[in-house]
Amino acid sequence: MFYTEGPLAGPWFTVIARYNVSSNPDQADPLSELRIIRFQDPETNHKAGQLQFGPDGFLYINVGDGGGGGDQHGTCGNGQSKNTLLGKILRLDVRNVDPNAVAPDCGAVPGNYKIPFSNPFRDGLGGNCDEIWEYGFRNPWRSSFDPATGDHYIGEVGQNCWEEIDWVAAATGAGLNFGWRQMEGTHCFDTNQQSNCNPAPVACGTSPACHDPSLVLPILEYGHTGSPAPCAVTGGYVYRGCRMTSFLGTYFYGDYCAGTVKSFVNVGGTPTSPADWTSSVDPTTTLANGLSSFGVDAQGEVYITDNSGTGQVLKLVPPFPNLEVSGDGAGSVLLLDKTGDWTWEDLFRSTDVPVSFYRVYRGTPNGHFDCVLKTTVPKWPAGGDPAAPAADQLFAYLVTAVNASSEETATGHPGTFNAASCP
Ligand SMILES: [Ca+2]
Ligand SMILES: [Ca+2]
Repeated sequence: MFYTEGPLAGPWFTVIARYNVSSNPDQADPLSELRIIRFQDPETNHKAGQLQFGPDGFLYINVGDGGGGGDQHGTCGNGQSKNTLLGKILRLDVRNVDPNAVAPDCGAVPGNYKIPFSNPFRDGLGGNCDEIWEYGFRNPWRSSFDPATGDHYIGEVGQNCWEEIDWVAAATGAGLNFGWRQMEGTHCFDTNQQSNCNPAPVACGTSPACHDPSLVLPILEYGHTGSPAPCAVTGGYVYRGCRMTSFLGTYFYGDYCAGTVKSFVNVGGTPTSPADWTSSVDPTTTLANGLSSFGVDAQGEVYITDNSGTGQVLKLVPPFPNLEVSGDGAGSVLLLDKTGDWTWEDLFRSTDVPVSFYRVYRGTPNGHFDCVLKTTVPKWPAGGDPAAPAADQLFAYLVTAVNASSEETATGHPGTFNAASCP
């Protein structure tokens, strides 16, 4: 768990702690807290807060820049300073299985972790904070690893102008500098004119200059124009679930203020196939000022949390027209067997997309099909179809799902279909 503690007026501390599972496997035991790391954070905002284990088994901790706006703490801000944990993604060994791991450095109290030997700025006590994995962040609120590739996607919240999504190919993140506060997105940043969305470069100390080639640029950025106006990116996940096979490899993300749900497919650092799903995921725009996070379940299905007041958790499900009625289980073809009950896949169970009812059409291939059954359960009444084809003729059947908005309409079905003939 990642949380903030301290009196209301401060000082505030960020705490990362571990808990044991209670007798209820869905609940932690609150009395079992073991604090991993604790450090001071000067403001009430910009905590970031994502915790995740990487493909290497180490714990990655996203930490904001200390807050207050414009990375105002420290001589040149915290993001570019390697002497603070603020404005970083940290990488810790909390399992103590790396035999070469070294002692805690900047977060020494209580220090229930070790520094992986391969951390890029490891120099022992003092100097650089050995906990740092990547730096130059403002508020990397949500991030995720693609379980199929190990690539890391980081939603980095901007100041007043630019939101960004950063991408790190698997196992290439050590020591990368993501630019803040020298840059906001792909633009220079001036802490003295924070609403200038494209200011002149500002030099500061030993920080790399704006547009220095050592700074890692986002693969996607967007501004704060629109209605409702975007203001803070909410990083999401690369889809690797089962129910939306046409979306495998698609990265979903959103914006907290605008409530938008968008996607792209990353091809080697270039976003392709951009799409906006907001109107179908959230037709009543309840997510505006509330799209706080994405999540995934054990099957890789993607969820969205809404803290705008509804308290809703939404789940991404396939677009209804993309559904295909098939047999009643994996590897099973659609079964229309006159000797038993005809059955087919329960599309609601397998997709979570609401199905109002099914239509069964009967006709001849490439000819005319009439609806001969309308049913809410995925089976024909006992006994099968009482009709029979004429000698040397055959019937073909086709089942479609229907809901409030449309009828499942897979392309390529031969013939013409008369839905009005349903009994
Ligand atoms: Ca050090
Ligand atoms: Ca950046």
